[in-house]
Amino acid sequence: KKLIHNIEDRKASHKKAFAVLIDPDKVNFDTFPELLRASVQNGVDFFFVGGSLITNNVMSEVIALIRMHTSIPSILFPGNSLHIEASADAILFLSLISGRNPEFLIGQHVISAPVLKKSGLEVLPTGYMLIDSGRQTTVSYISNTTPIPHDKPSVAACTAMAGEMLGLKLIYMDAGSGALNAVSPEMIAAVRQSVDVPIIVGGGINSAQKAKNALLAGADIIVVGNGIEKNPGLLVEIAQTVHSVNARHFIAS
Ligand code: 1GP
Repeated sequence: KKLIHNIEDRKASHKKAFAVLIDPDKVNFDTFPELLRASVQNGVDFFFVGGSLITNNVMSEVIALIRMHTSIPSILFPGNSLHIEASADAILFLSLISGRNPEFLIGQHVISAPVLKKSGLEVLPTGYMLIDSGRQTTVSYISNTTPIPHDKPSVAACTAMAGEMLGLKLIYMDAGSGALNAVSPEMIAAVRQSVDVPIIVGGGINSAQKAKNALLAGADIIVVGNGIEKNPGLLVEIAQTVHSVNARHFIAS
């Protein structure tokens, strides 16, 4: 079954998902198997694998370890057209719709299209929206784009609507890795009211409370990277939050 259908079905049944972001540059190979075991035990739904800058060459090794220890899907979260690894399950084909840099709206896509077509990866067309987080993030610097202001939910809502009308299947609102401020619940709610496609939210979610806020505001998938790198216990806390939000809906319905 295709991942996109899995994600759409979950949304239809109000089932939230938890994605752990694995930045190949930051993987500690001594503790990585333990992180993978904890992910299986706690019901992590997806691994997002990628980052803006990948300076080492361990992407395939990281994916091989994920496969060896888990059956959790690996979804590439590429920074550019070089970050394609055919051994993953799928790729977020990101169009940076919050920005006005044609290179990240369509340029990199043209370069990578023939390689992707041959790769067998499931392609997930995703409207990627960078949201200002209180300090300049790597993505904003590398992509040379201005993020959507933190306190402008209507700009985010209109951007997401346009992305959905263009046929994008997912909207990813990202405050950037290690963001000072996660995307606000007000902005998530505004986007939720404006589009039907599943919404992914990430960047600066470093507590169970922030995870809960994002989920209750309308996020379908939350992504956590930095917080878990700093405190592996956070994986358990956030997984429990996702499960309790899911259980709550189950009881309410
Ligand atoms: C960043 O959305 C991801 O692109 C996750 O961010 O590392 O801050 O959790 P964090």
